[in-house]
Amino acid sequence: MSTPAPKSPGWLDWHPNPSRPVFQLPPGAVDAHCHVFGPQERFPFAPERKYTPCDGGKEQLFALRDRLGVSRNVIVQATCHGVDNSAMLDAVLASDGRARGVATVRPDIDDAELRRLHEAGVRGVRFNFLKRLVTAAPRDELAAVARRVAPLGWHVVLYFESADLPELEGFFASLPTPLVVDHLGRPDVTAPADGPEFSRFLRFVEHNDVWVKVSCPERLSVTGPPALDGERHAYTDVVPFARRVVEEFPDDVLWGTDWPHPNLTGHMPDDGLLVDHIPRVAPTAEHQRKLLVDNPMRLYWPGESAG
Ligand code: 0GY
Repeated sequence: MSTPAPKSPGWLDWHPNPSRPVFQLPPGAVDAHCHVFGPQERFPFAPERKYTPCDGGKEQLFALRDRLGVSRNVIVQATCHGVDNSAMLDAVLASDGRARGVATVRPDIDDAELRRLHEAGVRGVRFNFLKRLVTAAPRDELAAVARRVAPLGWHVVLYFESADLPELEGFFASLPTPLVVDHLGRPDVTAPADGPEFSRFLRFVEHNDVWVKVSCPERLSVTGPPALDGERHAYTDVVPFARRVVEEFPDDVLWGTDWPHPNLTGHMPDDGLLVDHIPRVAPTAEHQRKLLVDNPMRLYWPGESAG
């Protein structure tokens, strides 16, 4: 057995004891953005990774799911595992049908492997444009991947910085699948939510087949976590951005925890607080049901009842 690689300097482990949320999730709620890391003794991290995380395996993910009152998960391949989808697949297969996966694949993946991923529960591929996370694949390779997965009914998950959208949106619009944008398109939350940058993002959502993850307030926020112990309002500066997306596109939004929260500096969120953030951005029971249940069920478990 190889010696586990040491965590990246300053790496923050996931919250060991998240609080119980005050907000009760509706029955059938889906955490549509989370990851598994390793455990690296069983699922070694990719040699080309740009960070080495702590372990955060399926048992811990499923324990968090149950503690928060979530019913299902969408497990997104994390960059630290490169194109080796084994840890993600192992978790999806162990979930009794309560998880779907989003993979990272190369364009030369063969049909049998794609079919195997589909049968295991994969429904999308992720394209990542953050330089601190990956050396982005050439666009012709990404377009080839999208063409390979489109016939399976999969979508492409996009992770990019808002400042890069003007340069990327033509490419995104050319892809033949639905698109799912991570973390509100990473807006600069010090700019106004009705300002030109975020408005441009919303027009991109409006004019294309785009879903938006209303996720990661802890990653986007500048004002940060609650100032006082026990206070349950946090990440206030992100609220107008998230709320605008939920109100303008109530049928195209998804929510997720982003557990185990890679690459955070400063603080590790209490996942219970992330659940309590939801009613601030999705104010009505109808908005909440769409965000948490109806929309992710339609995208990841079409035809199944949330039950
Ligand atoms: C996220 C965000 C990040 C990392 C990854 O796959 C990843 O490594 O997605 C990040 O560092 O912003 O969605 O988990």
